[in-house]
Amino acid sequence: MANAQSIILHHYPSSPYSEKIRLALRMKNLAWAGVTVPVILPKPDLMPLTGGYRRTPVMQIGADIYCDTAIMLPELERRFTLPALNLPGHEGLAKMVAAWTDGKWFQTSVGVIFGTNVDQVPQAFIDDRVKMSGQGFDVEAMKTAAPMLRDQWRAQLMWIEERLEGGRHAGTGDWLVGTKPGLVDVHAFMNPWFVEQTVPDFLERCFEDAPLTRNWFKRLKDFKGQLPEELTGADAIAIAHAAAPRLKPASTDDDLRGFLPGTRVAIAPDDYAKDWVEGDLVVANAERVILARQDAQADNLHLHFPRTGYSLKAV
Ligand SMILES: N[C@@H](CCC(=O)N[C@@H](CS)C(=O)NCC(=O)O)C(=O)O
Repeated sequence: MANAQSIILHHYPSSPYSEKIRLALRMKNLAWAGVTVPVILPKPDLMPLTGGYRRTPVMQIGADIYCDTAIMLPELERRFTLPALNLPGHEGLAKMVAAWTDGKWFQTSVGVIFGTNVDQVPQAFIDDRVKMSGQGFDVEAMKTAAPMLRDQWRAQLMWIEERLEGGRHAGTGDWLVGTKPGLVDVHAFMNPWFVEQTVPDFLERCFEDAPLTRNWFKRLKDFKGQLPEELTGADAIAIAHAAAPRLKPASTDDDLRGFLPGTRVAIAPDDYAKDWVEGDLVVANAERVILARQDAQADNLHLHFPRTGYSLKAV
């Protein structure tokens, strides 16, 4: 039965960012529990935990809530050290790779997927994402752009093929950086996985030019891991309520703007879904921000956000 030490992932099956975390959990063979969250708002059982952050996934361990995969992966590495996915000798590289997989490549994937399947997308989903992003959803423009984006998508897949080819010549193995699978592989896996969910024929066509990548993708899919224990949102809130945030000495020594512990602040993603989450500052350093929040249902929480991709302000 899940408890205050359990890894709880708030996710939904088709979420590509969630798949990064699920893959890392499989590669580390960790036990975990899952709460299936709605694909669109409202998310009434998530908001008490996140204070308004609506994106997917969210990771919870007791009363510590991790918003954004960029902070979940380092946390999993720190708490569950073996097998290491932040490979010795390649530290830092995975985050740089993620800037590409989550940025340019992800945008290309979204264009390929919606440009191909736009007629099947439910109106409620379109309305939700238009509201979230503050941008329009031009069906005809998406269809027109799709062929060009498919070219761009394959070009980026070929970067992986080139890397694997290079590694093969150097005799360093089957993975993107060296002889073991790690976080670079996890990040690079997301876009092919996302595309495979909805346009598998297109992925297969790209793999014809990228046979090493096809095998690499299959090797990553072969990680079995453990099946999650299924929890409800109410179970997860009860676990948070019964737990206390992991003790962290309040420290903002490393903050560039001189915020002090206890300062009332708000934080939001800087790209889209800019929902500000308010709390009292506990930790601010180069890597992360931790806010303390009190919630009527979940009680005392610590919310963890990465620094990159987020704006922090005093309120
Ligand atoms: N930078 C975030 C991105 C997460 C993200 O954009 N997730 C998508 C779904 S995979 C999302 O939140 N969509 C809106 C929603 O699920 O409500 C992360 O790495 O966790």
